[in-house]
Amino acid sequence: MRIVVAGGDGFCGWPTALHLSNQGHEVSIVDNLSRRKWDDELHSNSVTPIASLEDRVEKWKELTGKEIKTFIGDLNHYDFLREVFRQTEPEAFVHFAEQRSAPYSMIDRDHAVFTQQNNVIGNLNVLYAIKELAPECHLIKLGTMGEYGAPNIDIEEGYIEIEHNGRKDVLPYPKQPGSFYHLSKVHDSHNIMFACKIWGIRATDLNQGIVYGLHTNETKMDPMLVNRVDYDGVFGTALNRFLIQAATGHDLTVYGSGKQTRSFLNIEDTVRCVQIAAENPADKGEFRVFNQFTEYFSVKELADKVQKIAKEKGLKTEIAYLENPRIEPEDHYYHAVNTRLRELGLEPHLLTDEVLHDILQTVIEHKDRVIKENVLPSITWK
Ligand code: NAD
Ligand code: USQ
Repeated sequence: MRIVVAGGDGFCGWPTALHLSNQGHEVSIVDNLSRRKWDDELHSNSVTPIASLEDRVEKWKELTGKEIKTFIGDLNHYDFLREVFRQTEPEAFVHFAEQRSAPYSMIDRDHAVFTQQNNVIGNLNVLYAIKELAPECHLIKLGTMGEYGAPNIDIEEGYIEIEHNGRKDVLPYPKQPGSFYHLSKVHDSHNIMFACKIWGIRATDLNQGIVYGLHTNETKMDPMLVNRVDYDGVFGTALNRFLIQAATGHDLTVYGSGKQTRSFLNIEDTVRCVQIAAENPADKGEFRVFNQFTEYFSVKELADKVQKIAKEKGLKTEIAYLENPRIEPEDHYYHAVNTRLRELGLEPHLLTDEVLHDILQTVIEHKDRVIKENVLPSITWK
């Protein structure tokens, strides 16, 4: 299958591009390399040293004989995007290419506006390009579990049956996101749903939980293929951050009571979920929603797990309960459904002690790259 991976230089996109290529698909990457520029803006870096996109794909070709074409440019530039569609004639378009940090979107007005412009308009351009140039192409869009927020009822996969004044309907599940970034994903979902309805586009919204880990079978093949791992207070995410904090002797930064619960999955499952979605496309006009996670944990549970594993490695790790820089419910009900990807064959990699040991070992090897000043949270929601 001819597949474009937009955002293919990023944390989820790079291993996904390699995995799809390894499965025999004809993969092209689109990326404007903005994630590397945001590191410069924040004076931050990936814990692992990452090669340039050019060197990454060259090494992949050398190792496997498989070519991944690259297109460096912005989804917000429609002429560029049309040219990508003309040259690649995609059968599936995997869309990872957004600003994905909640704290970054909450820095100030400029960053909130940038996030929503970059994400919402980029996605709208993709919808128009599909309509105009590849109407059969399946859009596989990365959404987020955070679109739903933390309602006091079970979270369904995209839709819920509602009975009101004696009548029933199946309606989009209510959305109560917790940042301007998470809101951009909600706006994307609405735009995609509408485009499916009016133009008959086929789309899958993958409402993904927080991704942990870094290696996949493909990225492990050579140091030049290694994935990025974020740890700073802006782009770093809960579990990976705690492991890197343990490796560097930093206290684990639990925000508030740590009772807030989130969905998680291993990066090895991200790449497989996208493959499953691509190889089982949505019907024409269908707006399909899959909840893409394998387990959920409270933040405190994760910190406890990391503390235990770190101790086994001889590291002394304390848990610090910091004043929560975000405005979010901490003590809440959480139960979310995730059956659709499993029905299509996903076999989850669960969070075992062995998995935690492996990730910790990798980050220990690179711990000298951590810029200590970047670890504490610096952005508040107020
Ligand atoms: P990332 O920042 O590492 O990668 C995103 C990539 O997209 C970067 O390489 C960036 O340069 C590129 N990009 C951004 N805007 C672009 C634009 N306008 N045009 C072209 N390229 C652009 O992020 P990630 O962690 O790989 O996340 C990928 C996607 O998955 C995002 O949409 C994110 O919202 C979603 N997601 C991520 C997680 C997670 O835990 N990392 C969880 C749920 C959902
Ligand atoms: N948290 C801590 N300590 C930390 C970091 C985070 O307690 O050091 C808490 C936060 O307060 C929050 C939870 O952990 O309650 C998750 O925060 P996060 O930074 O790990 O994740 P989040 O901001 O939700 O965003 C990440 C990705 C985003 C993706 C989302 C999936 O950056 O792209 O959409 O996870 S989800 O959370 O399911 O919406």
